[in-house]
Amino acid sequence: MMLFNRRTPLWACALLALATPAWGNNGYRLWLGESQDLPAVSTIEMSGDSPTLRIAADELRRSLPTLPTPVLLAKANDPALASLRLDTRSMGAEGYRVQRANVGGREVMLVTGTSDVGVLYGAFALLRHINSGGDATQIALASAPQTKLRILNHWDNLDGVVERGYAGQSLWDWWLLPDYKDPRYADYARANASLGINGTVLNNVNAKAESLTAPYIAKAAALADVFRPYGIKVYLSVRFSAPIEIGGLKTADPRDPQVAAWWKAKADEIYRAIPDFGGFLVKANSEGQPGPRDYDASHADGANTLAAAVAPHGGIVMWRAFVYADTDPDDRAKQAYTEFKPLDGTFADNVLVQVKNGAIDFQPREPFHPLFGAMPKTPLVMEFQITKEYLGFATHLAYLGPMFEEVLDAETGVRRGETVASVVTGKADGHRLSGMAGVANIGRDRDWSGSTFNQANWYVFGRMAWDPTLSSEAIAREWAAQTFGKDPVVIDTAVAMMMRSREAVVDYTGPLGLAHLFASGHHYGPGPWISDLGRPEWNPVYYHRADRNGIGFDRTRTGSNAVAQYAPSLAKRYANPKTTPAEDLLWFHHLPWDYKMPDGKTLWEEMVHRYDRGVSEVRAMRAQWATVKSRVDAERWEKTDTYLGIQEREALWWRDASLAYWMSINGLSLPAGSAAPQHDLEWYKQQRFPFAPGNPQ
Ligand code: GCW
Repeated sequence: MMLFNRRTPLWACALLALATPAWGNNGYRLWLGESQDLPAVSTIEMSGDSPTLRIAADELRRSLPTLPTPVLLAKANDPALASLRLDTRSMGAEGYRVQRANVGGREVMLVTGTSDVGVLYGAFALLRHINSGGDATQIALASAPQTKLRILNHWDNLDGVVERGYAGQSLWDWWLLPDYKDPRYADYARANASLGINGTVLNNVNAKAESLTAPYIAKAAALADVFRPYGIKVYLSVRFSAPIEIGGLKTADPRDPQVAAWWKAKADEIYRAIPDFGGFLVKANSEGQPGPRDYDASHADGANTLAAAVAPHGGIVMWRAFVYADTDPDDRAKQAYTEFKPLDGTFADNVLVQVKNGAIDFQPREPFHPLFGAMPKTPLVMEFQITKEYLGFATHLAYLGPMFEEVLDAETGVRRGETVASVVTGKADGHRLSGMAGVANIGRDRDWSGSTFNQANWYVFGRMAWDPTLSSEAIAREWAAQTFGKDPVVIDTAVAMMMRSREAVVDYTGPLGLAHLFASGHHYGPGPWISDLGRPEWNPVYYHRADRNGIGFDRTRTGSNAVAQYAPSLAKRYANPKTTPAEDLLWFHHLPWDYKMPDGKTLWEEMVHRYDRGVSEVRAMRAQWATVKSRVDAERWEKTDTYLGIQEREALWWRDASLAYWMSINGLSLPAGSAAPQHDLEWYKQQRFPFAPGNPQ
């Protein structure tokens, strides 16, 4: 996979290094191995041996530029390190230290951890430090992960289609597994390990029962074998009704002893094939999936039955809180909280409840989900969507770091200083288990994620899962340096583009707290006018509630009172439009079109301003990218430029279609200086995209 290795003649490397900007780069190498230095000539030594240590050594040999001292990889309990009296407690089970040390009378750069995988993470941290421009003479790195489970969720179907996937077919070739193990599986594991990701749920949460049959367990086991030395555990999504569908039982009622026995036997079978199997992820009673509510049992009953099956093997269950029902007339944003909060304290201790970052569904902006802070007795996994279902698919440039950061940094208001991050890490409530999950944006495209900049979203997810207090800008910078090389102009440009990009998407798709305005099914493009779908809460008009007088969803006491699901201080802030942040205004309030914003503009003027700003931000990003043309390899530069062109066209489409629709409702005209939409509303309504990607047919 690497261009360079130790056997590459030096003259060839020098030539390639000179040729870098023009040299084709299809993005396969991700953020790894893009060092523009000559190949590694540092001495890499290992004390002890294991497949994981060997991987760590190989990684350093591949792309660590020369260091003044030899590098020594060793576990912290290695007798050779005894005299150093290392503080192993601060390293925990997976943390690392990288520091100069005198070992056996020699100065070395020591890379150590209490476990093999800790050493591997240390090796990657050293590479990250050097290859993102860190000082090679001052190396003292120490870190331990803040969350225990750092997991990708693949929404990959057994037929190879990825639900909401925009980077090609599934990586997993289920048909050829377990016999053929595509070398790409190891490259996938390697990329994840470089970030500290330690788990992967292989199949879609809209799961097929077949994934639990013997042939598919064998296939999953083959993947687990590849991933194991990289510290990555395999998990499976399960279909709650599997005991009926593949077990031949009459019921899947979790309280039925036969059902419990079936799950137990199934777990035993899986663990025979995959001794370190991680556990189950479950989407139950959500969007048509079966679940315990079908039997009048609770989500806790369901989760606990599965948890009992995996507990003897050390497994866990991640039970999703993404539920809403058409039989419940209440505000969709309230339903998960209403259903799950009363269950706090009733889940088995190997169950985590997995909660999306916001209360609706991965919109470009949502206030944090009120369940964070509301279930102190239950470990909550944060679920982010890395794939950009609602942020322009693979084509639009939207760096999600600022969005993740905004949610993680949010104060829950429950206790002083309690942030969503502190709930997720388990620190707030002293949980043994904690986790962060990201819905993967990975497929078989050569560049893995559909575009170079989408790779940054995989990257930032992994880094923030490791440490949710890291800054998204610092992460953007280290990603850009490792991805594009050390040219400061390219790094600064890429980071500047990335940091404004998500807000631009918010502006042109749904400013001021508007949400869920997407066209039906595929979610490609605008559809704020849609009002005829089967369930009320599937229609954009349900969310924006625009009429001649105003717009927005009243979630205060005069409306759904969703604000009351937040801690009192926040509930108070959100109850008043004057104290609600402008970004969330129409999420919480229905306001007249001429509502006065703090700067004196009317609400309508502010909305138009933001739509316009979104479009001009995309134009600005495109112009910025043009300035680095000669500094980035042609292949990645051109693809990015083409995609920015698509984004510019589509940002304008979003803006024009949305404004045409709002004007048809409010009868207002555009403020002076704002261009009229290119087409009339009917034209926008007529657009059809039956084969838009990622949409399960
Ligand atoms: O956002 C919605 C998606 C569905 C997805 C669902 C979920 C896997 O449109 O495709 O189903 O969320 O998170 O379960």
